[in-house]
Amino acid sequence: MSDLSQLYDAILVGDAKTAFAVTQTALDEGADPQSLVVEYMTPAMDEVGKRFENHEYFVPELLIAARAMKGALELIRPLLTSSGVEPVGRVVIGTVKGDLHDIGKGLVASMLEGGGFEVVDLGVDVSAAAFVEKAKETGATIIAVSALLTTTMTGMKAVVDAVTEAGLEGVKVMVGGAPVTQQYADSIGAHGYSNNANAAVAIARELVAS
Ligand code: B12
Repeated sequence: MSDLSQLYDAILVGDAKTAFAVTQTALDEGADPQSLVVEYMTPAMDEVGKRFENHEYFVPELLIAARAMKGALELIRPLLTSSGVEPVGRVVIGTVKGDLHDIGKGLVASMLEGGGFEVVDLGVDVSAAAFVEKAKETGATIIAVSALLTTTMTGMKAVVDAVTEAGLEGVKVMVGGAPVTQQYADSIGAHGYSNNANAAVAIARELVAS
């Protein structure tokens, strides 16, 4: 069995080639794709964030670590998704306006797809109006919004307000991202919150059923 600490280390130092190779070998050996993400890849990104906070890492290091994580995720994403089944519901997802972080959002999107949802991913830096417009166009009943910055998470309230103003009563807004808490989600009137991609699927199911 591969030494999976190599995956953690490779992401931490931004070694995309090794991260990809170790992931491929681990998957070939039958490793569970979700545990690779939860036990090795996400903790490595958390450590990258801590080093950035402590001024040991700077933006270039964040970027190369993110590139290593995204490369390895390309191998994992197809394994998290299923196909050929009737969608449980339709979700429009994106990262809030002014925010360019997309790794967590991408994971949530993949997990939702794996959970049987049809997902329309609007990418990053998405305005409240664009979320609402896409939900109307696609008939989605959930809008999922991600934010990683304390300065941009306030944009989530704009999405909740835009949904109300558009009169989309059947559309529920689900929020998440590192700085977001249940308390914050409640304070802006969001209908759902989770601090991880796995629980996001259960929350989305509850929202569709409610
Ligand atoms: C990688 C990274 C970057 C990369 C992003 C690359 C990319 N393509 O995403 C780059 C280099 C671009 C970047 C830029 C910046 N970053 Co940055 N970045 C990070 C870092 C290290 C990791 C984020 C990450 O991918 N984590 C891994 C994923 C899997 O976790 P996640 O995003 O939290 O997602 C999980 C959950 O939160 C949840 N979730 C996420 N979204 C959603 C949505 C819904 C609906 C639900 C239900 C759940 C959910 O599920 C996910 C999976 O379990 C974090 C540190 C950290 N630990 O968060 C800093 C961090 C977020 N960045 C930070 C900063 C300051 C910046 C910059 C301002 C730096 C600068 N001076 O330029 C810029 C801002 C650019 C912008 N306008 O967005 C700060 C934010 C501080 C704050 N309080 O606001 C952090 C916390 C670093 C730090 N400790 O200081 N960054």
